[in-house]
Amino acid sequence: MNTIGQEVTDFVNRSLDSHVRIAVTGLSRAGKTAFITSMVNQLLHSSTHDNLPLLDCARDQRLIGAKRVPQSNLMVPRFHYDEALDQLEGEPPQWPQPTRDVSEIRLAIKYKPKKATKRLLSKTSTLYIDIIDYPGEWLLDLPLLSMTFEQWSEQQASILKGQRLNLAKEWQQLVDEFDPHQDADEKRIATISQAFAQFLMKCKESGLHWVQPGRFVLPGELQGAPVLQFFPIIVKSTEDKPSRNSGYMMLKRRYEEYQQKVVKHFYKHHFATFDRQIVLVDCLQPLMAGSESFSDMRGALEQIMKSFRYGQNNLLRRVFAPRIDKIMFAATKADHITPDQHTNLVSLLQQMVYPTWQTASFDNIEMNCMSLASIQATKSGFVGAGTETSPALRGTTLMGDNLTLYPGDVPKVLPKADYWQKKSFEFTSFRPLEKTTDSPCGHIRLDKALQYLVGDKLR
Ligand SMILES: Nc1nc2c(ncn2[C@@H]2O[C@H](COP(=O)(O)OP(=O)(O)O)[C@@H](O)[C@H]2O)c(=O)[nH]1
Ligand SMILES: [Mg+2]
Repeated sequence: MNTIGQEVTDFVNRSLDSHVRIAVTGLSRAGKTAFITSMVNQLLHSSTHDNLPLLDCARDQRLIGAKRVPQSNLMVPRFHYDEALDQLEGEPPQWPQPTRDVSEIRLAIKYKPKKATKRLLSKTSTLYIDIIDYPGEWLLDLPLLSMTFEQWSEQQASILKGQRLNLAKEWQQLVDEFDPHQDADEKRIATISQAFAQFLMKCKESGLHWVQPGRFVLPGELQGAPVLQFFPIIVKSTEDKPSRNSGYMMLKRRYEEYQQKVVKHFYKHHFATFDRQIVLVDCLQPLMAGSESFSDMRGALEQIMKSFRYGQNNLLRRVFAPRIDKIMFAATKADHITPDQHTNLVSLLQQMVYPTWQTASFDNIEMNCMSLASIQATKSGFVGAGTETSPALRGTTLMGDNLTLYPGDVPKVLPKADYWQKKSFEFTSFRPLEKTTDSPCGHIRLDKALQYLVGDKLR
């Protein structure tokens, strides 16, 4: 082809290229790192393996291949794909190390377009996918934007009940000894803030997910910064108004700084750029941890959903112009339960998501629920013989023991009191299944998630 002909072809190809930003979120340990690692791994193997049958483009044999390309946003850390893969391919295979901040990775997917209009212009097109990993905890901060420091402090006091109250003892004692009217003492405030952050951390460790401010438990690059050094405190209306230089005013100013520089900044500079969103939910861990943990996770999930509710006149709409048009809620780690329980897991997730979704205006965002396993750690099968067989899972525990078991039934509806008394469900942590360098990791329905998230962009 002559140079001009080549230039025209290049121009046409470039104008056919498209781009989508997919955000992956979920509370910590929901399975974000595992999901992104597997998603990248599956796509990189798509040209040589038949690993994504539920992705239309792959099933129709229009997917030519995928490769990694440098990410577009240079201000965001790279997602540690190679490191995660090294761990999965280790001997023995291990789960990738947790990461605690926002990160991203970019793939270019080359495919043969199905649409006649695109096909006429070029035989192949490229879809660039940015995959962004960010902690779901950050979405729990949205309500802070509409609360003053006083209102937030009141609200924090009102949720100190049950397990939370027990965990708050140490921090509360320090607050009791703190005089908000006295001149601000930065060191003292730092100490009490640290105790507050530790209390939030302990909440998370004992399975309570609804913690505010979200950055206190996942500070990322803000670790140790004064903007993360404040705590709720109430000054009674009968007391004098705290003076400008008081500790109280320092806490209030820092809270306001947090609202602007941390919360708003995230929505404006990250959230506003996402086209598609997948929210990963680990329903199994709170099922095992008990009633309080389960209802707390439901609360956190409801809170997370508020970030996608940006109808007219909404607070969010004033902060940024929303773009997300599709959202997927996925119950992760489905390989922890036998396949006959997968529909129950989806139904349980739907019961947590639908009521909130239906009562609110979500501005025509398409939504769906499913269950998946990003990286398989078990194989499912049956035990027994003849007509007396029952479903079972087989895997290798983290300690290296081979185990065959039936973890229990997943309730189809939100569990009632007797469920918690019976302790019907018990799951064991397994190592990821062994994989070789040249094959993709085993997954369950990750291709279905991909079809939902990008299928329409690959037509
Ligand atoms: N069996 C199984 N376990 C998983 C899967 N995905 C995640 N996990 C487990 O959940 C842990 C947390 O996952 P990770 O992806 O690090 O969560 P993140 O904090 O959301 O990034 C992992 O270390 C695994 O033990 C999965 O698909 N199957
Ligand atoms: Mg992670």
